[in-house]
Amino acid sequence: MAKPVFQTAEFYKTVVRSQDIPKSVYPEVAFIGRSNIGKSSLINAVLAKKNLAHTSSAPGKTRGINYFLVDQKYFFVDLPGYGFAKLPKSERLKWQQLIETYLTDSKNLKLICLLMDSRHDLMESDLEMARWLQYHERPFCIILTKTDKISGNALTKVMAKYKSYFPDHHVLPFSIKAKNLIKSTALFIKQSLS
Ligand SMILES: Nc1nc2c(ncn2[C@@H]2O[C@H](COP(=O)(O)OP(=O)(O)OP(=O)(O)O)[C@@H](O)[C@H]2O)c(=O)[nH]1
Ligand SMILES: [Mg+2]
Repeated sequence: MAKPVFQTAEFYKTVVRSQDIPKSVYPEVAFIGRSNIGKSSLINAVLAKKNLAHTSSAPGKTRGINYFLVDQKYFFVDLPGYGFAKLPKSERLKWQQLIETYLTDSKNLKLICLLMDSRHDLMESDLEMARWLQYHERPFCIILTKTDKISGNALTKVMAKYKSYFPDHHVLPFSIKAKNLIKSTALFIKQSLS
């Protein structure tokens, strides 16, 4: 069997207050996107660990910033989803501030994977996040999730569309059901971390 891209992965810690964000010595990759877009599922797929990050069909599963230590030398960081309307406004604001502090202050953040739904055109909240990352000059790529739910033809079109929206950023297709896409995403992330 081919060697997996990442060998070991373990839960490291959950952070709910900005003062607890670790002063990381490890290169980090973070995953961000609307609630239910598939951030935690992607982390599990890329790390080949079924239940490492908690997933759910109900949005708003991931609370706080979850750190996973990978190969004893990288951090994978699972962020709470944005746009979860059911949360009270005060709570949404709290997560938003925590996420913004994390994204601006993390010195070893090598790559932010901004996940979007391959079935839809760019949404207002996603555009806002992308513009925010651009304004703060943070390194990010776009990952189009759940591509198993669309045809190959539709995928070609949506890839071209997103590339035209974000000509200066990598746009990657992804599905937890496609081994080749899991592998290419894992390799892309590894390359960005080293
Ligand atoms: N068909 C399909 N379903 C997926 C894929 N990725 C995730 N899902 C499903 O989408 C739902 C949400 O996945 P999560 O990984 O929990 O999403 P999340 O972005 O971490 O959500 P929050 O933690 O709430 O922000 C789950 O039911 C997953 O099984 C995919 O590539 N294909
Ligand atoms: Mg999650």
